[in-house]
Amino acid sequence: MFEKVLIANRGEIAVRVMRSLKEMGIKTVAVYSEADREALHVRKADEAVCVGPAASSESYLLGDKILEAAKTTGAQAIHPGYGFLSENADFARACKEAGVAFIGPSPRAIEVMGEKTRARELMAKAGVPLVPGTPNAIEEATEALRLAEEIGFPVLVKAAAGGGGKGMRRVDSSAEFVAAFEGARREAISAFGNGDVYIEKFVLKPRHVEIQVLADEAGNTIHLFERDCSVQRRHQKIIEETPCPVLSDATREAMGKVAVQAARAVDYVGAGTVEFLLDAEENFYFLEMNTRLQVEHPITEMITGIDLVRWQVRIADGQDLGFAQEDIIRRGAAVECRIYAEDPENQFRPSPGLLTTVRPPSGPGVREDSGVYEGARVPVHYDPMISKLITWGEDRDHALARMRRALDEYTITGIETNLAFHREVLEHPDFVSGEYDTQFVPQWLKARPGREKKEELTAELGAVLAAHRRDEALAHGSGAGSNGGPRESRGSRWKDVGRLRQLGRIR
Ligand code: MV4
Repeated sequence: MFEKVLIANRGEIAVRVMRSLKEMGIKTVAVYSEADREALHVRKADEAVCVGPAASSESYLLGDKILEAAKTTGAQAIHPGYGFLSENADFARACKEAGVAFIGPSPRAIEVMGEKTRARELMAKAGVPLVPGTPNAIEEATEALRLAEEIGFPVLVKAAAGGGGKGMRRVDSSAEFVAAFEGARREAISAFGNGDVYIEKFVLKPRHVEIQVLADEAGNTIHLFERDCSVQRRHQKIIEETPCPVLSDATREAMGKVAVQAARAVDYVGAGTVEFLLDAEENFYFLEMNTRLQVEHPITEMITGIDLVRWQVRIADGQDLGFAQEDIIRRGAAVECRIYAEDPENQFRPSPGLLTTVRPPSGPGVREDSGVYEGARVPVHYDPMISKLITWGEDRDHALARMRRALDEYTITGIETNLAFHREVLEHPDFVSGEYDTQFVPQWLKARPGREKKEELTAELGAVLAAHRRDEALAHGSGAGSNGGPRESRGSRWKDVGRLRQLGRIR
């Protein structure tokens, strides 16, 4: 087994990975940028190497520099976390060539899955259901229009090199098609340096449901059930849960089998995720495969009891899974809220700065994976996600009740966060019912009053309450006004606050 592993990442995931390594008796090496000198992941590591200035492109994305750090510290393996170099086939290959294990799949699997049309082609061959569409990239606009008409509108023009929603265009009619097609091609060229686009039937109001898979070098491939990630905004996930609240056991089993087929088709080794769109009739279609550990992996760990990082490390060390699909037992439900340093009341603008208070929740069924501490600074240079709050319960209601309780316990001051936003979602009837799809957050945000509107409502309510008190006081014959009267007739301001709170106007 490895004696020392370098973590090529920062924030909560670097800390998360180190925790499992420590449990396995493995020494840890952190890398950090100049902006992260004081970061939690640096403090938690046995050793740390500065790899460059704040900008990711000059630090966390420098494969050569990071590989060099592994060699000078004597780390035998590199865990890439998510983002940064985690799905960079060239980096995975460079590690291999340098005699350092890359804790992830083969460079080939990363490459194949990174190219959407290649992935689609391979998945079709493996019998994985795809959204009806063109198997390959289309060059010619008139040919593309003919195919779009054959598929039937609405269609989605997607970039072959894209993913995560980048370079996608919805087209509703033949009249709009050619302009949208050419636009998508230009966008793809400027975003990915590759103008290849293909066409899919547009699936209306889909849910995003993904399956966790795990495979060893010996060819044992299993799945660890699903995660529903439909609570998103601009392709940024906000809340994930498992099990998917609307999935039948039959569909769950079918999706799991298909995900294993998909992984086998690329000789996948390690932890991976197969993403699907799920429509209202429980049809599911392959979207893409993520060849990394995902942000939301803890909810799967909570319901299966399996430490995914521990298994990633063992698999990279050449060990066999040692258990079969039948050995995986699903228990209860889990939900994750991503805590962002951002201001939901101001277009979700990032809110970096000094964390003057950080009081995380704890107690039964609560897990907090954090990358920060009280007194730390959230730098401007990176993703604003500062921690993840995960709860487990015997069933969905229990997990959600614990999440509401944990969110109420959680205090962060000094910067803006989306904690209050999470509290609102956890009380939204559509979320509570489980009957939501990927349009839930964007649709709700359109209808939801902004902060100014809310303050106006609070003021109005306060005025109504004051008038009511005045009327009550007059009716009781004291004759005193609401302001400046004797304490008893004025009533308790703390109770007023409590009443307003109950009316949901303030927090
Ligand atoms: C789609 C779709 C509807 N129909 N494909 C967005 C991210 C990218 N990985 C795929 N995406 C979508 N592909 C077809 N044929 C709708 C989306 C989509 C979406 C998917 C998952 C989660 C959130 C989403 C939000 C908007 C659109």
